[in-house]
Amino acid sequence: NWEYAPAPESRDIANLKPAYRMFVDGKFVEGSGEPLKTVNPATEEVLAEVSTASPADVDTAVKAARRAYDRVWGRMPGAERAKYIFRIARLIQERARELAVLESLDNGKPIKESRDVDVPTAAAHFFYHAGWADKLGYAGFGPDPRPLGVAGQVIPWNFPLLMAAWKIAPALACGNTVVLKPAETTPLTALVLAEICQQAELPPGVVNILPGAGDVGSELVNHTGIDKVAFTGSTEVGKLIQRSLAGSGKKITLELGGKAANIVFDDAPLDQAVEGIVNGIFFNQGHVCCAGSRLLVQESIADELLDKLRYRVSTLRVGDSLDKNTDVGAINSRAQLEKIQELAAAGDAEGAQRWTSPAPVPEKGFFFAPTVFSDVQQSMRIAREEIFGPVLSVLTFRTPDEAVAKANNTPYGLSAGIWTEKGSRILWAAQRMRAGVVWANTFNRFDPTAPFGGYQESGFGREGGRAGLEAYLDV
Ligand code: TXE
Repeated sequence: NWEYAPAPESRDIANLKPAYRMFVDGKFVEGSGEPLKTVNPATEEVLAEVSTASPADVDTAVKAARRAYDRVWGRMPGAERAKYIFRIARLIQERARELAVLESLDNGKPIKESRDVDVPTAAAHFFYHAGWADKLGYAGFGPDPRPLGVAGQVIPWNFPLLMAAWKIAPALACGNTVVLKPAETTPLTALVLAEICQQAELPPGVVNILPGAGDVGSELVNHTGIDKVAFTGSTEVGKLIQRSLAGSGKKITLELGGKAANIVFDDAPLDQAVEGIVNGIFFNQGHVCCAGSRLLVQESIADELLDKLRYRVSTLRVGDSLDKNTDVGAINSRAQLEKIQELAAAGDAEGAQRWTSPAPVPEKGFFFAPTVFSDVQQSMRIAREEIFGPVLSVLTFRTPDEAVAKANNTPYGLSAGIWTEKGSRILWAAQRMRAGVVWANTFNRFDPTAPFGGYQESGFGREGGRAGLEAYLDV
């Protein structure tokens, strides 16, 4: 039943409303901030008006979360909390089609990705963490691990529902309550998740969702009623938050940018590697913190690999996010499109060779054709800065040592990929790479059982797995 749906019908499937309100203390209420308009980046049409929070609203939400923590959620036995979290997981599954269409409308990502990755992985995070809620005492954290209190969480626009799930599920499993701010360009699915919390009869105040821009995020993380801050977003804002919270005693986790190396050795299965490279950088238009944005290819196979890669990239279909045949959707916002254009122009200016996919790109909407830069040097901006778009920078290397040195030549450290038939080389390189995850002969695999997070300027703390629980517990 996943036929391409024309716009009016898709609005029905997504249950799109003309206006959305914020969610505080179990109720949808009008915020007293300036309302924002969220647009479909594939068409530039306004989808809905969304009310936003003022500083007073942030205070009200934090107090509601505190009451819910003190009176109900922080005292509830884990087995009881689990029932609510399981219910949320099942409701996400029940409303999967609505959530997937809404996510693609608001974010611009291809429907096949929101259908097959974002929504099921969001449900999986709630299922996984529900299972932990009654087992925290046996998880090696000591006999009596305690929740921290109220978590203030700020998330970005690249995986709006999935990032909300990554943040909310572990917080609830550990007995914390939550005030979450979605990104200003993608507030809708987080507000449907709020409806799901209501449907699951989650006690009022346990989850609060406050749409708004960075000022609301800043107000939230700096509020003295918050015990724990979890942020996913730009390295720039992550640094700001870390500075402003110095000495506050709040526990912080930051998941920031990346510039991942995807290394292809001369013995790699090339066709498989090409699929992994394409998935690594063009999945979700490259709006992925762990995107494989630097391809490091062994010199002896570089020409052959690049030929195969360009051919494969030229077959990617760019276009309407709701067309189930679309491989690369819309860039999330005009501002992000301009950032990508600016960095690509810097690549030209610094002497890299630009190749653009000949596939047609819609004229209306925010689109950027899949692009591959070759002859890239480490000093170039396109080799150093996070582009966060469908742009791949290709560098070459001769020896395994050189590959690892180039991979590590970045202030980031979120992820990396290795393509080789040699198991010993995988282990050798993985041990030497400063990256939170190293994928071997695959890329962009996400699973709630595996901890995810960075080194260096990619941030600190882990989300997922047993390690992810530590961020929400006092042990
Ligand atoms: O990020 P911001 P932007 C990178 C990526 C992208 C660049 C800029 O390179 O091109 O950042 O994106 C909220 N206090 N990533 O400008 O501003 C904001 O409202 C508290 C990588 O969108 O960091 C939103 O909810 N919160 C990244 C969230 O922070 C603040 C994902 C992220 O927005 C705030 C996104 C403040 N002072 C961008 N200012 C990843 N790690 O995946 C803004 N926000």
